[in-house]
Amino acid sequence: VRRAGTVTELVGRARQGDLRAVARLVSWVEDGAEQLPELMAALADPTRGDGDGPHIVGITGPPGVGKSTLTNALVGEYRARGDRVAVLAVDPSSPFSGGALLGDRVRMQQHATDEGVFIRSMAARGHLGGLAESTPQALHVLAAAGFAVVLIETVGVGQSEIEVAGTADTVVVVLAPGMGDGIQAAKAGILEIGDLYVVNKADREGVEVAARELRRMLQLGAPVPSGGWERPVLRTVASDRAGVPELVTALDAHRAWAVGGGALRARRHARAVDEVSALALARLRDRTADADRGTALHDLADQVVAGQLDAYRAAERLLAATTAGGALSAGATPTGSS
Ligand SMILES: Nc1nc2c(ncn2[C@@H]2O[C@H](COP(=O)(O)OP(=O)(O)OP(=O)(O)O)[C@@H](O)[C@H]2O)c(=O)[nH]1
Ligand SMILES: [Mg+2]
Repeated sequence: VRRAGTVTELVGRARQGDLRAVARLVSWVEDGAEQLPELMAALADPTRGDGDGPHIVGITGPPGVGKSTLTNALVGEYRARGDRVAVLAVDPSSPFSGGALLGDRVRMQQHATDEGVFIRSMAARGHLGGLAESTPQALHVLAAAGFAVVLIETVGVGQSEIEVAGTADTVVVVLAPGMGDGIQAAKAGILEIGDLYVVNKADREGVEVAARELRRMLQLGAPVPSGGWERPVLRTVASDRAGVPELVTALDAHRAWAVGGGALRARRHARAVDEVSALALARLRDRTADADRGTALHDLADQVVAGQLDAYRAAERLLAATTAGGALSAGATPTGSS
């Protein structure tokens, strides 16, 4: 067990904006470090009000549409007005082999020496079970570090990417001309999740058609889920930052709308519900695994095999014992320190 002072010290440094401390704490989150409960307690801020904390912007969309280029351009735009920015690049499928992420790192190098920019490719190595579980924890660290904006880029449009995007205050769906946008987007479910839509590569042919088709799909779709927010369709050429100032203006407008109308609070609530239940389930998994290492689960299994106990009642007993925090048997090792 590491010294308790380390958590306090690192959090103190992170609050001062020390990027090395921030990097270290995000690594703890990724690794599911044993200090996480203590860390999260140290990060909690009871004085926080609506609209406080970073503007968390999810950037999602099909592969190759220019999400990373756009993210990079957004960083430049926010930096130009003095905002400190964090970028989480999330690749749920392959954290280590992602050539795209490697490319991103190269592209982002222009910001690498900027103390106002934190960039991290998130991987899930810890016990939490997935990026959808660990991203909210990383966001707590970044909030404490005082970033004005956190950009979360997700690769691909699978369920987990959509979940990660769903942890954002504002979700930007990026598309590009000439990819049969309408049908593909509808299939991937991204017509439901966007607050803002961007047709990137507006220097390419077909941008008019793509934007029109997208507007049509958005109008045809189910009633606007985000209550009163008119979802804009913007155009950008991310590679030369054209349209990116307008995107920032639209992001600010969505943020202001969400703070004023209560949508931000609702999203944060939904996020906290997901986070708390994910943590509870992860704990339960850990404790069940501990029961597995001991003899208790095997005793229960023997009783089920022998017909002395049905599997449901065995499961209830296992749950009762694990959630009471007690060891199931002498051989079981309780986890957690609380
Ligand atoms: N013509 C043109 N090319 C662009 C634009 N934006 C990005 N690109 C190029 O499109 C390619 C893909 O860009 P990325 O930013 O890597 O796209 P991505 O969506 O992050 O890709 P994945 O992370 O692999 O899904 C690169 O070669 C970019 O240089 C643009 O506005 N116009
Ligand atoms: Mg990318």
